[in-house]
Amino acid sequence: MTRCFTMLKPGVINRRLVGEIISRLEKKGFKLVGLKMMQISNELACNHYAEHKEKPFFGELVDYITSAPVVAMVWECDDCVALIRKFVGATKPSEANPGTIRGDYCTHTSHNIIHASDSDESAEREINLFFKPEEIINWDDCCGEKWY
Ligand code: 3AN
Repeated sequence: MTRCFTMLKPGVINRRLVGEIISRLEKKGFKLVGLKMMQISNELACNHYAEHKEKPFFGELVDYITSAPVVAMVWECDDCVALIRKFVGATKPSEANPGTIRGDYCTHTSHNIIHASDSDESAEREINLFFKPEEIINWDDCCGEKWY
């Protein structure tokens, strides 16, 4: 079992799409082990996107991600990062296949609706940034992953 951090970006709550997107992830079979709605501080945004500090879009990215509430989540399954990234789709909506979350719900790269960790190392770093250890719930899955 591995974990992936995901975040529904600002605007998803306004568009009343939170339930729909979480539902898609649940139906796929990912196991939800952390979930919270939050308003990101400038400090957390800069930390989270530190690798993009030198990029021309960094300022816009931080302004956007702090502009309204987000929904932060931690999902679990085998090969979680690779599976969720496939489900989320390409960074540019014009390159994201229909059927992926970005392919179905957004048109602008800067507002591409959802964040997902891009490696196990990033997932661990991001989960630790956004969640306290006690906010991750290791619940017993009576269905078991064999069903998915
Ligand atoms: P991903 O989110 O697919 O891992 P990254 O890590 O390259 O992609 O980019 C992080 C975020 O920065 C993207 N989700 C997107 O919101 C924003 N971004 C990336 N490239 C651009 C760009 N060329 N113009 C504006 N925003 C961008």
